[in-house]
Amino acid sequence: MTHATGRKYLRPGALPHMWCAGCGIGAMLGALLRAFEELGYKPADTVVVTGIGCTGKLDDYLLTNALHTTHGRALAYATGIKAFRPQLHVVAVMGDGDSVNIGGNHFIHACRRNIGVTAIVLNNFNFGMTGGQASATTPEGSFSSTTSYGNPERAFDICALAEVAGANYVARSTPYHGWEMQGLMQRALANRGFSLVEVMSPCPTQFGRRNDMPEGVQSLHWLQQHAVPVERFRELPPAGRAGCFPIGTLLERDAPDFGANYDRVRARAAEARPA
Ligand SMILES: Cc1ncc(C[n+]2csc(CCOP(=O)(O)OP(=O)(O)O)c2C)c(N)n1
Ligand code: SF4
Repeated sequence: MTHATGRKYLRPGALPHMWCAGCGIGAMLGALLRAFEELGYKPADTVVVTGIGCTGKLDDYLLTNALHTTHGRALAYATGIKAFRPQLHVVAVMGDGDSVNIGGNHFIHACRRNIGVTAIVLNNFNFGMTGGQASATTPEGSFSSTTSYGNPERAFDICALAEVAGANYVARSTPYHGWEMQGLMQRALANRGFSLVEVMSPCPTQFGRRNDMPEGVQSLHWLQQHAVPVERFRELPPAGRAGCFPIGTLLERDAPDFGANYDRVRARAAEARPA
């Protein structure tokens, strides 16, 4: 991020940030702010809504409008803002715990509504802030503070969930692919309807430490080795896909969002209001 981008979007005096060395949240934030800059977003026209957790602390550092909400509920607040202030750029930034564990219900209904909110989900495969408990994205067989003998469950594919629930734009990236991540965020922000960018990310302090990747750079290597550009991934035979995951734009469509319906609701509510 350039100094100019930092000065435009970061609160003076807010740094240093609270994230551990090697955590992926800072790289994700940098990509998001560069995307804002490229799209010409003004801080006053932009709202960043967060939930709770290490990822949810991100709004502390911003000069944009920011709303720090309850755990799992960021998308409900973001939907309300977009419905009644459609001219604003509304971005919800959440951890995997926030978005698809405690907030799973809000997540699928935000996709179903397909209203113009952009969701950035930092998936670090566990509940980072509270001590590394297993989440719905903890890979099968891996270790967490609540799966000491290996996770017996399968993990959610957050992007597949967003696709079937009705989102218009779905993408995945990693902090290893910082510039591509920025490009995907720009496309997500510019797309009509609900957009998701999943950022698979290192959490060296919790998930990494328990899974032979105690340094952030080891997780970055793991992400580099297992991420496959989606065009190449789709050509792989099923056996070749094992253990890998696709990155890039996984889905882009132009299904109607319900913005026009909310326009009607706002107009009727204004008419019904006593003078
Ligand atoms: C309703 C509610 N339940 C539980 C908590 C405790 N809590 C705080 S942060 C957190 C984990 C957040 O994990 P995640 O969303 O994956 O974000 P990360 O810290 O990994 O970035 C939990 C369970 C809470 N604050 N509120
Ligand atoms: S505990 Fe994990 S997610 Fe939280 S700041 Fe540290 S590395 Fe990042």
